[in-house]
Amino acid sequence: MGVRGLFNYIMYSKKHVTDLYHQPIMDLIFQASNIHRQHHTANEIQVCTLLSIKTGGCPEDCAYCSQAARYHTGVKAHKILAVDEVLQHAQNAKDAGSTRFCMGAAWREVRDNKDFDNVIEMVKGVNAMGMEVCCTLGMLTESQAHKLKEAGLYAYNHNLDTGEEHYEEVITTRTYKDRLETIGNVQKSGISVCSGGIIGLGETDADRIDMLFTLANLNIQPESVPVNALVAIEGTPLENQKRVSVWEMVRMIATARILMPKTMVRLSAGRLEMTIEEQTLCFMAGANSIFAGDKLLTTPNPDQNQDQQMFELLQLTPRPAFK
Ligand code: SAM
Ligand code: DTB
Ligand code: SF4
Repeated sequence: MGVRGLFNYIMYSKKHVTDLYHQPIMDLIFQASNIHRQHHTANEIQVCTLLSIKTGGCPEDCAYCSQAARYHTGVKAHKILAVDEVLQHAQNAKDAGSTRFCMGAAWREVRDNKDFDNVIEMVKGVNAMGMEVCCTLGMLTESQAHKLKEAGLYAYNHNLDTGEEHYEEVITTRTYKDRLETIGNVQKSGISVCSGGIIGLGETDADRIDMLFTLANLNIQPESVPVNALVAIEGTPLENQKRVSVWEMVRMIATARILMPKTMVRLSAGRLEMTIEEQTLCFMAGANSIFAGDKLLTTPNPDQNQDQQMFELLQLTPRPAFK
C-alpha cells in the first residue's frame, strides 16, 4: 500500500506499482475488477466522441503523430473549423448517445488570439447541450485555463504519453516538465485533468510503470486516464512499430484501475484492431469508457453499429454525463 504524503494524499512507491503491474494476469484482472465494482457501476461504460477542430501542420515532433508537419503522413493541414460546424458535430454525437465531447487541436500551445476566442464559444455551446466538454489544445497557461473554466470546460486532456525517461526518445520539442506544468495550470483552474498515454512506442515495462507511477502520484489523481495503443502512422518515425498485444493493454488498464480507483479509465486508440473478446478483457480489467464514432482525430475507429452490437451483446449500459 502507499504511505500518506506531505499533503495527506496516498503516495505509491515505485516498488508497489511494479509489483502490481507484474502480477499473474488473472490476479491482476481479479483485483482490478473488484476495485472497479467498489467505485463504479458494473457494466456501465461512458461513450465519448472526439473531433479534430484544427487538423495537421503541428510544429511539434511527437514521433507517433499523423499531424506533425515535419512528417509526410498524408494528413492535410486545415485551419480551425467554424463554431457552428463544431456544434453540429457535438449535437450529432449527443444524438448518437455520447455524454462527453472532446475537441482536439494540433497546436503546440494555446495562443491568445481569435482561434482561442472561437474555442471558448465552442466550449460554451457544447456545455449548454449538457455534455461533459473536454479540450486538448497543447500547452496552456494558468490564465487561459481560467478562461476555459469560465466558459464551462469540464476536462482538459494533456497526456504524459510515456515514462519520464523514455519521453525524449519520442518528443524533443518539449519536455516532461512542460507537460506537468500544464497539468498543474489545469488543476489550479478547477478543470478536471484527463491524462494518460500510449503503449507501443518502443518503451519498456519500466517506462510504462514510470508513467503510471507519475499519474497515480499527482497531487490530485486525474479524473480520466486514456490508455491508447499506438496507431502506427505511415511517414512517422514509429511507422514500423509492432502492434501491442491485448495483454499489454490489460496490464496497463488494470494497474491504472487499482492505483486510481475513482478515475475513468478510457480504452482509447487501437480499438479498431481489437476483437470484442479483447475489448471485454479490457472492460473486466477496469476500463469504463470508449471513444465512439468512425473517426478518432485523424484515424479510423469502429463505427456506431459495431459498438451498438457490442453494447447489446455484453449488456452494457451507457454512463450518464457528470456522474
Ligand atoms: N496537440 C495536443 C497535444 O499533443 O497535447 C492535443 C492533440 S494530441 C493528437 C492528443 C493525444 O493523442 C496525444 O497526446 C497522444 O497521446 C494521442 N495520440 C496521437 N497520435 C496517436 C497515435 N498515432 N496513436 C495513439 N495515440 C495517439
Ligand atoms: C487520447 O488519449 N486519445 C485520443 C484523445 N486523447 C484526444 C486521441 C487518439 C488519437 C489517435 C490518433 C488519431 O486519430 O490521429
Ligand atoms: Fe502536435 Fe499534439 Fe501531434 Fe504532438 S501529438 S505533433 S503536439 S498534434
